[in-house]
Amino acid sequence: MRGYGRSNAPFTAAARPVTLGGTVKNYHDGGEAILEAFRNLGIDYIISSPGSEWSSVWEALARQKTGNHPGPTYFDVWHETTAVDMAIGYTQMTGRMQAVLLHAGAGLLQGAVAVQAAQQTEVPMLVMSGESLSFGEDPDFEPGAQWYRSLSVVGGPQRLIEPVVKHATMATSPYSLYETVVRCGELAQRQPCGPVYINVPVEHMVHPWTAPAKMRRVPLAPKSQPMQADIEALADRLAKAANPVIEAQSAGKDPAVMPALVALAELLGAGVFEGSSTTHANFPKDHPLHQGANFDAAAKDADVVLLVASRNPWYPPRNRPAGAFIAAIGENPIKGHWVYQHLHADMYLEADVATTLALLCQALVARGVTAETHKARRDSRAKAHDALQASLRAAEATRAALRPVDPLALIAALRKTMPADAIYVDETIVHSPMVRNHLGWNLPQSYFYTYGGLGQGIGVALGVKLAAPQRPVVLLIGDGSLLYNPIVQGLGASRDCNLPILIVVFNNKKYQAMQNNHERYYPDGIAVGQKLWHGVAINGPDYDRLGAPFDFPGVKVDDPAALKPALAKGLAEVAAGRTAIVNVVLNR
Ligand SMILES: Cc1ncc(C[n+]2csc(CCOP(=O)(O)OP(=O)(O)O)c2C)c(N)n1
Ligand SMILES: [Mg+2]
Repeated sequence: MRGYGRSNAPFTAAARPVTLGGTVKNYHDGGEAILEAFRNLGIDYIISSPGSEWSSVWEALARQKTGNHPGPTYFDVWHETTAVDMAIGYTQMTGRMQAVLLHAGAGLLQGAVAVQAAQQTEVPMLVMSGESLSFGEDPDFEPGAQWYRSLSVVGGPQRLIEPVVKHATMATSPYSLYETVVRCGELAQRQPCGPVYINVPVEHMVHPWTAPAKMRRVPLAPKSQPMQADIEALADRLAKAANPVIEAQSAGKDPAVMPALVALAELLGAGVFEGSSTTHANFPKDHPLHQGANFDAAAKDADVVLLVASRNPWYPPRNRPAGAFIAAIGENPIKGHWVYQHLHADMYLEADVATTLALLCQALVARGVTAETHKARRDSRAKAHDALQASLRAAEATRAALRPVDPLALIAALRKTMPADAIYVDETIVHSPMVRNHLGWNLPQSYFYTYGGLGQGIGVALGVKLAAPQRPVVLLIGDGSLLYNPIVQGLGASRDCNLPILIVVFNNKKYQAMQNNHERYYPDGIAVGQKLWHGVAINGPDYDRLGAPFDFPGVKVDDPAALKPALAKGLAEVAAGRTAIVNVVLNR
């Protein structure tokens, strides 16, 4: 077999097909270039929902295995959403970029919702698929008739994905393939991080490849540091502030941020709020300075507001705290991938968040601020923290015995049953504010809200589990949201990749969010008056039985008394290696 344009190839000794043991050929081609680039980028996993363009990478993986070479582990999964979301979950947990191999234009489109989620959450990723350039017209290379018959995309598959990635390109030749993959990997990890797509024509992949004379281990993106003058200016304000308030939304993306934020908040005696759009575990929820979600109210009286990795701290966007000086800290506070956003910041510190917070602490200490300086403020925040927790517990108590189960009873049972190192992946909708308020987590990397269209939760949870096999991973998911997921494919990946998770279904038998919205738009309308809803009811299956084909256990709970035993049993199943589904029938 000769590849497209092969006749001009520098057929070096390294690139020449080698006969091993008289029968097996050892092709050193574009597939090897891609795998070598992945190795040098430090990619741990190649997650694929396969297509016929990937033979050369599979050949290179077979060579990696038979040669006992170190390199990425490969997973096939049954759906593109699952593949992309597993990469998202793994990267969210580790910060390490992964590679996803999809198929032509079709697989790419199928994965596009999840790819967009990676863009929206600024998760670096390499996404690749292929096409054919020769369509069978090259007498020396047979790419497969499918490329001529049904797979071509006018303008290349990159056109299909371009709006939802950071950069979409085509590998222009077999000679530039290796460096294109490396460059795109580097690009994906630069601020703002995001998915980068490469269309790799199959002809380039089967073409001989000569490795560069010297290959390098590709360095990670360097961390950035704010100008010292900006740190000093903000420290001056903070040192003098009468009522500084902190809001953190996605700060916990980097696990180094939580301890740095604790140190700064303690020095300042400042309350830390996590708004209604919190995506990560930013601050220990049992810390006396943790003040819950009601940031808008607190910000009104603030004189300095610190926004830490926040995208939309208040709503409506014009609702800025009028009297406060607003400083936004984040690597990429102004986000070009959203249509409208306004932080109303008076100052930006655009740099690595943990570094910035540590520098602010140093500058405050240099100004004589100690743990004692703001003790009174800290004590009053601690009182507010205790009062808030007491009110949350009281709300839970009033609903503890309702039947079917009240969501607050479910969340309280989770809080009491799950271990301290549990990681929650949240794809609930109307229940997510309750989850954020009532559930507890105190360790970094304990909470991930899934962004983008519905259907991401299972894949993200599996990716998180892949990165943190020792920690229990709990997917909290609405009944409607669950049904947007590739469920069979996700459960298959759970079994085949040995990634057991606990799935807790918040089953209110409807798209409550749709009903809420209708009520908001037409409070006096016919639908409200007659309870005549469209777009609301879900006649779903028995979610607890969905794991049966995989021998995964499930249980339906509609009695609050059965909640804790069911959750504990589910946890035990997960510890024993089996995904478990707890389907909780809710009253709202
Ligand atoms: C892919 C996709 N399709 C449709 C929607 C619109 N949508 C947003 S919330 C929601 C309801 C989800 O139902 P469920 O998970 O049961 O949550 P509940 O509304 O009951 O809280 C829907 C359909 C969406 N966000 N993404
Ligand atoms: Mg629902």
